[in-house]
Amino acid sequence: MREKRKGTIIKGIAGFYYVKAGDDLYQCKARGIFKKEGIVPTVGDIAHIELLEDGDAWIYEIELPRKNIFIRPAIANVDCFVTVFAAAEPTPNLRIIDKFLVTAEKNHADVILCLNKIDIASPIDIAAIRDIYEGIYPVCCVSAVTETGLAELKEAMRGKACAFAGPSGAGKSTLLNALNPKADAETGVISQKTGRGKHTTRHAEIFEMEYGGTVFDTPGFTSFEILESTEQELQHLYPEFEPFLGKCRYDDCKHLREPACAVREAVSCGAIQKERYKSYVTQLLEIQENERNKYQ
Ligand SMILES: Nc1nc2c(ncn2[C@@H]2O[C@H](COP(=O)(O)OP(=O)(O)O)[C@@H](O)[C@H]2O)c(=O)[nH]1
Ligand SMILES: [Mg+2]
Ligand SMILES: [Zn+2]
Repeated sequence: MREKRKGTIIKGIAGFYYVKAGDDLYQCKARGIFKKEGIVPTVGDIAHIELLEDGDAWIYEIELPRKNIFIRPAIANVDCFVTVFAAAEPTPNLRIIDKFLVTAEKNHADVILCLNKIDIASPIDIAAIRDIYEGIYPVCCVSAVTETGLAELKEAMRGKACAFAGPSGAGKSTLLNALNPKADAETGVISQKTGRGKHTTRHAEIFEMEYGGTVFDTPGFTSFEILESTEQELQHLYPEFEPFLGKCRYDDCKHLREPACAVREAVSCGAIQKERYKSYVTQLLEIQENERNKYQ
């Protein structure tokens, strides 16, 4: 009987998977049968492996179902999205922030809203954004450059498998480096010679962090292009709407112009933030538009 172990796929390179089981790292091949079954071993997967005589191993089973899985970048089982936005330069776009947050909700992941670059933002601008999200999500106001607020961010990330998401230029790579110098992520420094980034992250990889948690280093979730949600589902992706759902006059209320709408009443009395409601309406109309285009 060969020894069997269970671990996490932390990277995949050229047909090999690297599985971390406790303190041990195994270079593995996957069973051929996975292909036939349509299973693609993915960074973040929980893998059952069988050790071979030469120290390598076979992956014979992937734990399914996964908590979530993404194609670009190809990672699985993300506990938490650290959604990074610059508090200034560029001015944050609330519609885009909410698109990221809704996508995280849709994938059953936690969210930490990380407001970066507070060293160059005005306290008024920082407070304005914090006021919208506080009470819905943990909000960490940080500067990756001055390292302000990083202790609080680490505390929020502790014990979770976190992936960074956010628009290009928000400071994801700088933050990752500041959190753990070992990660050495690319920070948008362009090589003079090649004009390309210095060491671009091409493959997803999981790093264990000193504070006690893991981070997916990826080329980045810089945009979530498609809002993969239905009209009915969208309202449930706004956690603060939940207490009001089911309390509208009409059971199928979309919370747009219907009379006696509990959600809109919550907006007018300030229990739901106006900007969040605006994002909901924008997304709902986008979903409806996509639906119409599908049948044309
Ligand atoms: N002032 C300031 N600049 C920052 C901060 N974090 C990142 N930057 C700068 O913003 C630019 C984009 O950062 P980068 O980490 O490459 O962003 P990414 O595209 O999200 O990975 C770089 O020039 C960084 O030096 C910060 O906290 N404060
Ligand atoms: Mg980057
Ligand atoms: Zn309603």
